[in-house]
Amino acid sequence: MKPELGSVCVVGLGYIGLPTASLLATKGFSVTGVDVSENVVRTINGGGIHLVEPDLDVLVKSAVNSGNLVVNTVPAEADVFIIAVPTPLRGKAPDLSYIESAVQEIVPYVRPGNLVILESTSPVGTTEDIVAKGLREGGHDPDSIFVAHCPERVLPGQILVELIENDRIVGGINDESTAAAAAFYEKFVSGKVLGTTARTAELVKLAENSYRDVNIAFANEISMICEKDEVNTWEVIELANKHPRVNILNPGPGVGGHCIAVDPWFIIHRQPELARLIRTAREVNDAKPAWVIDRVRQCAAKFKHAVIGCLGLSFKADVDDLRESPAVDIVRQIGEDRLGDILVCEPNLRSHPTLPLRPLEEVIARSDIVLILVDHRPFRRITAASLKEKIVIDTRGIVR
Ligand code: SAJ
Repeated sequence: MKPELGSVCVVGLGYIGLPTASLLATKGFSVTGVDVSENVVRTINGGGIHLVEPDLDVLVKSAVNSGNLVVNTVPAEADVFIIAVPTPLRGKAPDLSYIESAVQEIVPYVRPGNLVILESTSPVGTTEDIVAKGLREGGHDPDSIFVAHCPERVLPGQILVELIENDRIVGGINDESTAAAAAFYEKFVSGKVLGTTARTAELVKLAENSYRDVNIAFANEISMICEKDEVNTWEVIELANKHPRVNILNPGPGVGGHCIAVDPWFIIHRQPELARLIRTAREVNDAKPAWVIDRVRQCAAKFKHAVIGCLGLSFKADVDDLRESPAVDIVRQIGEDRLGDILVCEPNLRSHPTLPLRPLEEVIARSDIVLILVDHRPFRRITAASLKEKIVIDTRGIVR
């Protein structure tokens, strides 16, 4: 049996679901996008978007205008169901309740021969134990439905390119499901589509993000060692990276976002005794914001009343995403510790509920201490000369 692949229902219209649904619609699939938020549904149906990602607004508009993308708060029948909902942490344990709800939501609309794909990053076993099991408990015969995990791997800021060009890992709960899911992704992905089992696909994704976390932790640890030894971090890394087999990543104020700072815990939670390096890396990265705050404290102590200009709030460059952002934690803590007056510039946001945002020029001009937290494009144009009179704490190494 081969599945039909012409219509798709995407559950969850966040950073993965919305670009995926829009891309599929512009490639000629008939797509229903589903989100629990009426506000999100209204915005998208009006041709707008509720998140910042380069070129996504244009893609969504053309998807909606083509008539191929319809967005609603409830699912619809389709050949393929894609679950792209959040899998956050509660404490240090994965919260899979959004996947459970998504499965419950689609149960009445799934038909024999359909393909159900879990794209959300998930602990090993989730595709079998939650998705396949949920469908079975909803009255579906497991042999009549294809079920697979195909973890999303796109980098925020480059989602539209990477959705098409990245290789995809496709892991079915059986060989037929792997083949069905591979046939689906081959319709719109130019990268390789690599088949495996669901459990392998789950661990591949977690290993990727843990690998990055461990490498960033190494860079962060080196940066703190450099500071203590009074050598320039950026010069050390640049020169070490001239070695043909060394590639140290960039230190920063800590690791943020909803992926790298979260997914390693999915491994640690299942295998606490084995995941020692992964846990230590998490701890090193989680400790970096406190180290930055300490540096601000030392510099602020030189002033009677310091004005501290904080550049950037988002978790990384050129996005508006504040989830798990170390920059936000640092700015908040500087305020709570009353280290000085805070001025904030975040060019990717129009406003922030508690922090008034100001233009870059004003923040630099009025600050005694300039704290660079994110390497946004406009900040990369700041010259060392323009900061001559200031104390600069450059956590990203952009002003040389
Ligand atoms: N960061 C550093 N130094 C670096 C690189 C990153 O401090 O050298 C920080 C960033 O500032 C940010 C955090 O790490 O706070 C994470 O940023 P990122 O760009 O490394 O990754 P994400 O979270 O935007 O996306 C990651 C990607 N995973 C990998 O590169 C292995 C992406 O491909 C995944 O799809 C995504 O997680 C996800 O959704 O899982």
